[in-house]
Amino acid sequence: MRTFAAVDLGASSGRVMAGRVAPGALDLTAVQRFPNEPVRAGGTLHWDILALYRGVLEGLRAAGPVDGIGIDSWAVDYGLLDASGALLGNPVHYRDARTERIAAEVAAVVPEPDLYARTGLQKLPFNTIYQLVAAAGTPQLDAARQLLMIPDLIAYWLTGEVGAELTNASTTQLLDVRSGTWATGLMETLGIRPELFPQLRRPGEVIGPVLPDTGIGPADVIAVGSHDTASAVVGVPAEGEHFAYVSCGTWSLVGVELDAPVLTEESRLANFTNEGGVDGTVRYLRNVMGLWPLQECLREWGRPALPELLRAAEGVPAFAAVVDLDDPVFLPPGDMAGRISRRAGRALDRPETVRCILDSLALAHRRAVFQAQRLSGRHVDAVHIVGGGARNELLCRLTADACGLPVLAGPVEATALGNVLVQARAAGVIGGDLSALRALLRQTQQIVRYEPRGDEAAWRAVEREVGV
Ligand code: ADP
Ligand code: LRH
Repeated sequence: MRTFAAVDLGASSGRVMAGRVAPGALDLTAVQRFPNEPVRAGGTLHWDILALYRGVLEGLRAAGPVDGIGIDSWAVDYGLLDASGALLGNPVHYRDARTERIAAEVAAVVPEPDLYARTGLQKLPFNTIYQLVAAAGTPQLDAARQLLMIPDLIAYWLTGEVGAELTNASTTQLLDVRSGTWATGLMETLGIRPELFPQLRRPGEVIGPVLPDTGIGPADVIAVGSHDTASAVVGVPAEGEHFAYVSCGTWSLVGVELDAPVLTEESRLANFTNEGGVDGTVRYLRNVMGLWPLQECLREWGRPALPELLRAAEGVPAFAAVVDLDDPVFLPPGDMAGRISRRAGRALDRPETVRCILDSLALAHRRAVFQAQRLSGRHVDAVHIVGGGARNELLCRLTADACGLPVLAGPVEATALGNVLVQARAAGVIGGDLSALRALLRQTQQIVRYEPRGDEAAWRAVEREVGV
């Protein structure tokens, strides 16, 4: 067996996992987990990037000798380097308020249909393009010589090599969806300097050996699907192509895997995105608010145990309160339970709040799975849930009921597995296309099946009532 370390930085926690791989064999163990706690300073919400990097270093040292290291993280955010290669300030968190009114400003210069035709990306207020327009004219951006996405920044610190991995670059809204190259004309129109962006690299390319002063190695850092969702989609243990996925953690990323982008006006209006996947695939999906509202409620409530709360939520009658979780009102941190009660129209207690989030999330999954099929023409006969949400049995059952389709839940660590598999293939330990990698997952990982028992008429009625 050969061992590959997967560094997976999620919005709620980071981890270093060790994946052991041989033809027909794959297992994964957690080496180190560390919290990811954003910090508000000087009125701006930041990522605590050095605390994350410390967790990465400690995890990689604890992992011992490995045959490769792959890094993935959440999308859209970046660090800026000055002319000496030093980081200029802490990366800003995508939930910071600085981008609130920027999308409208950009639309006045580049009409939204043109932006969609060029980049294929859904309009999320925090896309890198909007963050950079929000930062225009700041001394920090003016001093910057290089922009590195979060996983590329970690890879730079580990190896000294700069580059921009393609799947994560595709989330900036500054990449041309057809050519897969930087959209330099678009950048120039918006006053964004193209020279900030390093050369693109593809999953499977060797980035370089880790520097001796890291105390790690010797080992190569290998580019993987460095957007966590790209690695998660590799880690979906699906057979064939007729499946939808829900990569369910802080966000639910709901969609299908395609060979070519869908750039229709209907797709744009439904806010579906065409993100770059591993092996040139297109991740045609929609961002659904995910477990973020639940995470925020737990934080506000002093972190009570989740399993007990979920049991209590199970006892609350279905659809007692349902809200439209796509409402941007739920995006920023703080007072989440209050915001949910206000949208529900009455004060909810804790179990009712949790039930409201899960019913509403299942409804949002239903809408996105139905829309993905309609807009792409890809029929699906099962929904795979991967990520931390696969541990939430109530959510898996509700999603099966809402979609009227079987739900296959797991692996929880699909992202780290996708990361490891792409490294192992690059190192020649295993071969084959994505379907071969997924066959290995089906052979080796635990997957739980939930059959739909839902009442379609009831889900349709609640859908009409919420107006989603
Ligand atoms: P991210 O990568 O965005 O940080 P994860 O994929 O790690 O997210 O998923 C985190 C989520 O998983 C938590 O917000 C929580 O709702 C869910 N989760 C974790 N453990 C459990 C559990 N034992 N039961 C139910 N849900 C869980
Ligand atoms: C999930 C994720 C998602 C992005 C969001 C910013 O972790 O990468 O795919 O839209 O974070």
